[in-house]
Amino acid sequence: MILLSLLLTSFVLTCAEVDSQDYCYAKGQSCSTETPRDEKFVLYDVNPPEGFNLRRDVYMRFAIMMSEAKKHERRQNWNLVLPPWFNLYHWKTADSNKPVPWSMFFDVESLKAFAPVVELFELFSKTKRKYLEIDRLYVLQNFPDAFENGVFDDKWEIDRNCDYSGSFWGYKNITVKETICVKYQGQISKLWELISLHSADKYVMFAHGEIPLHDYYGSKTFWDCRKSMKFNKNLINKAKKFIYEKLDCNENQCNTYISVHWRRQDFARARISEVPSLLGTAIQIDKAIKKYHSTIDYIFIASDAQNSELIQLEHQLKHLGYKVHFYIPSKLDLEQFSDGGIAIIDQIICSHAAYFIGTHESTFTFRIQEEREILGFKSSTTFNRLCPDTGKCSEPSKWTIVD
Ligand SMILES: Nc1nc2c(ncn2[C@@H]2O[C@H](COP(=O)(O)OP(=O)(O)O)[C@@H](O)[C@H]2O)c(=O)[nH]1
Ligand SMILES: [Mg+2]
Repeated sequence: MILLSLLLTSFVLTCAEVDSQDYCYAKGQSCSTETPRDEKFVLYDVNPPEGFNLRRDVYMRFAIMMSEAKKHERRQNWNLVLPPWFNLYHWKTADSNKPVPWSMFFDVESLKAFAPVVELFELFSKTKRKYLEIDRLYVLQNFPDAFENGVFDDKWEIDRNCDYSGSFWGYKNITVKETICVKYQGQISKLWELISLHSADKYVMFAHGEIPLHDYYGSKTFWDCRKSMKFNKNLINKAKKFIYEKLDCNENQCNTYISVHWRRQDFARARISEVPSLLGTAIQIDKAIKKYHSTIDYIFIASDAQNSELIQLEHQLKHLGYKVHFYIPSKLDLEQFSDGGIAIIDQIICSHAAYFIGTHESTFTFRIQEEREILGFKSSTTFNRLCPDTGKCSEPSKWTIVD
């Protein structure tokens, strides 16, 4: 237990009150190396209420921008700082209010092979100072009318008033020299125009990093970046063990179970016209299995639903003759992986199923669909959605892989 908590603390970044020197001391690292003079860093933050899976897409926009920068002689020394995972709205268990590094969830070496990224704590360990002073913080905001004169133009405009609604991931030793408010819309590569306003800046940060859009969504580069977002090995191993032990499969493409991402909570409250009732969910799963995989009787359900709802859905499906599985973390799993890791384990298990049914317009579902494209599943087994009990049910958009 003591060993486990030691391991855990080495995963979780120093909390806000601890400065970078203490952090380096705690890690047994030397903080004496000054950042090479010509290295520059882009930091970004995302609108606080946004969830983990939209944030993964925002990362891709920045990572692609930074990877493309390597092709320009004058932008080669720019690096991207990975914003710690901090205080996410959906994470309810303890410790979610401490900044968590990306290595907890992802294979950072793999990210680095695609784009020049550094964890925030690596940045601290590159500087002698006890604090990080950001030269310029650009607080991005939407234009009030995205389609002015009927067209969506890529544009930006310095604005007067704005607030930074974040908290530098809880770090009190991060400060800013100047904050600039900018109305912004369009491709992310236009951010270079802002950066070049102050060409001597070394640390530049963008708040509301979700506002700039991909330059080319779904391109080969998009998929190269997506492929580099491999999960942390411990999470993969945990998910694979579950698939092997409970769902009887030892392959990448399993033919022993189907998976469902059943998004509830805010979706069940605010998107009633897009999601089914509990009974409707059971009926649709049954119909899909009978139509496409009538020999399969294992169903894996990933969900953010309340326990009481899960028990009812399980009851309905068992009544129809299926064997229903959920990944229920032990207390130890939860301590080791946290809410974020548990959600990733759910996603990995969904990704390997013979057939997947997702929730309309959930980014949690989108990331599973991308993973399945990377694993080489036929798209017809992936782009399926739960429909509302009545009314229209539009086809899910199909973003297929480009190799
Ligand atoms: N463990 C687990 N968590 C989920 C599941 N669905 C949603 N969540 C949690 O709820 C959050 C939903 O937010 P987000 O990632 O933004 O996806 P979206 O809101 O569905 O587009 C996730 O990040 C998870 O923390 C699920 O199937 N399993
Ligand atoms: Mg969300």
